[in-house]
Amino acid sequence: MVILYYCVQKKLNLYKFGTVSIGVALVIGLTYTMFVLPSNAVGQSKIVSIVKGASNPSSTEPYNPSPLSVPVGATVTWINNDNTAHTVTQGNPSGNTPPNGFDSGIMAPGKSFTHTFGTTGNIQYYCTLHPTMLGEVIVK
Ligand SMILES: [Cu+2]
Repeated sequence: MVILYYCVQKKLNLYKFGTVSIGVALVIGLTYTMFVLPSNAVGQSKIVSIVKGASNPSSTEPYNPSPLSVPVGATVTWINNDNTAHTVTQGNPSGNTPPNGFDSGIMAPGKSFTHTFGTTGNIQYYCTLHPTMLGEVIVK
């Protein structure tokens, strides 16, 4: 009888322990999702403006801001605020363009293009229509 009681008691304790553990794990998980993840890269987004007169060779920052530093996983959206078409194309005009790099294609005025950066590196990009337009995203 005593042994049986002991067994039932132990099972109840185990059950209780399990419930508490799951509860604690849920709270930790939720806290992590709500506060830690957003403060890191996930969901972080930045905007780069293609400025007015960006194709003018004297334009010092046709893509603004550039260079732009972001954490891995961040999303960058380029908006064409100029009154002429441009592209956002990974690589540089010297032909150093990766085969699977991002490319907005022709962006008419007012159009935007978004890319998410999954790995670290200094990522160069340019405008295929105006090779003086250079930009860089530094992914840390
Ligand atoms: Cu351009």
